[in-house]
Amino acid sequence: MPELSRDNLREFVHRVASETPVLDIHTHVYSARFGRLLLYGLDELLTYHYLIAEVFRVAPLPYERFWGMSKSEQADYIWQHLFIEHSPVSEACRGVLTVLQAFGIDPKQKNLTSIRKHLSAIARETYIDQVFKLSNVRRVIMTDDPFDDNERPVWEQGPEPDERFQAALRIDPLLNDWDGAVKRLAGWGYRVNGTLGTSDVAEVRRFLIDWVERMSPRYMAVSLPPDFTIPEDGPRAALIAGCVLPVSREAGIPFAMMIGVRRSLNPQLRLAGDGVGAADVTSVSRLCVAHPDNRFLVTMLARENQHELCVTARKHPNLMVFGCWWFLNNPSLIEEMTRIRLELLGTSVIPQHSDARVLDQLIYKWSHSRRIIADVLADKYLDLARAGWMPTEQEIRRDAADLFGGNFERFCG
Ligand code: FIX
Ligand code: ZN
Repeated sequence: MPELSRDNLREFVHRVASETPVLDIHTHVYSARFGRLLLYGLDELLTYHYLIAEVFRVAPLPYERFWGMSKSEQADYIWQHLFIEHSPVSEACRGVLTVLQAFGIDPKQKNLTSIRKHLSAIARETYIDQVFKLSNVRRVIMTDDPFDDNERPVWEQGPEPDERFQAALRIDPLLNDWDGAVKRLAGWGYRVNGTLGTSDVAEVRRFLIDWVERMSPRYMAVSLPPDFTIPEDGPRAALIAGCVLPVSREAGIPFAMMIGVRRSLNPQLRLAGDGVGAADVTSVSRLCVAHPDNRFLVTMLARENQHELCVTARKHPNLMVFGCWWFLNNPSLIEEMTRIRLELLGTSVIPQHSDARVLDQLIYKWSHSRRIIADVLADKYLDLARAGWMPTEQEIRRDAADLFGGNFERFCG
C-alpha cells in the first residue's frame, strides 16, 4: 500500500474494517454443545422471524397454516413470495443472498433444492468454523437464560468449552415477570415468597451468584419495554437496585439494558410479533448517577431515542452505548446512528452487535455493517485530514480494533 493520502484513505479504512476480527457482543447463537439450539443452514436462514413478518405482508395466510408447515415448507413459502415473486430488497432478504454468495452459491439460480443440498452437505463443526472465518468474527457473546428449560440443563453440565462462545446472563423472566419467577425460583429451592423482603433479596442474589459462577457471563442483561422508568412502581426497579446491580458490581461485570421493545404486538406472529416504542432516557441517566460503581451497557430500539442516549453517555463514563438493535439494523439507520455516535462520543462506542439467531447471519450482519461503519469512519478521517490531521495506518487500525471489540473489553475492565 502506498503512503496514505486523501485519495486512498477510504479504501484503506474499508480494508482495515474487513480485516479486523470482531467480538460480537450480543447474539442469540449457541455453541455446538447446545445441540438443536444452535441454528444454522438454509431453512433457518429463510425462516428468520424478520422474514416471517415480511412474508405475511405480501402473501398472508391463516397463521395456523403457516405454523403447521414444516420448516422446509415455510422456507419454500418465504423464498417463493419474498425472493421469486418480489425483489428481495429488504435488509433481511438481502442478508440471505449475502450469506449464499459468501458460501460460493449463485443465489440467482433460484433453485432452493440445490442450494439446500449444497449447504446441508457441510458437517456441523466445519460449518461453524467456516462461518467464523467468512464473517471474520473471533468471538460471540450468546444470550443465556437460566429460566429456559432447553438451555438450563446444558449449563448444569459444566462451563462452555468453546472459547469462541461466551455467555451473557439474560434475566428477562426475573425482571419482567416477577410472579412467574417466584414460582420457578421456589421450585429450584430458593426461599422466596414474592414480597421482596430481605429474604427474597438475599435469595435472588444467591440465584444470580449461582448463575454467574456457572456461566462466567461477560455481562447480565435484560430487555425492557418503552414504559420502563426509574423510579417505577412494581418489583422490577427494586430487583435491579437490590439484587442485579449489587451482584454485577461484586462480579465485576456490566449490566446491559436493551430498552424499547413492545413484546407481542401481534401474538399470532410469535417471535415476529414484537414492536417498538420510544422510551425514557432520563431513567438510564438516573441509574448511572445512583450507581456510579456499576457499568451499564445500553442499546435502545427507537430511532427517536438515539440522540438523547448519546448525549446521556457524554455525562456518564459508566454508560456504554452499543449496537443498532433489530429494527435499527438497516443501512440507512446504521449510518445515521454511527455518524451521531462518532460525532458526539468519538470512538468510545460499540457501534454494532449482530443479534444473529442463525449462525450464518454473522456473515451478512457483519459484512453489511462493516461497510457502513468504514464509510462513516472514512468521512471522519477525511474531515480530520482537511483540518491537518492525516491519520496514520496504525491509528486507523487502533480505532477499528477499539470499535470492533477493544472498547467492550476495556469497558468490562
Ligand atoms: O430481546 C432481544 O435480545 C431481541 O434482540 C430478540 O428478542 C429479537 O427477537 C431479535 O432477534 C432481534 O434481533
Ligand atoms: Zn437480541
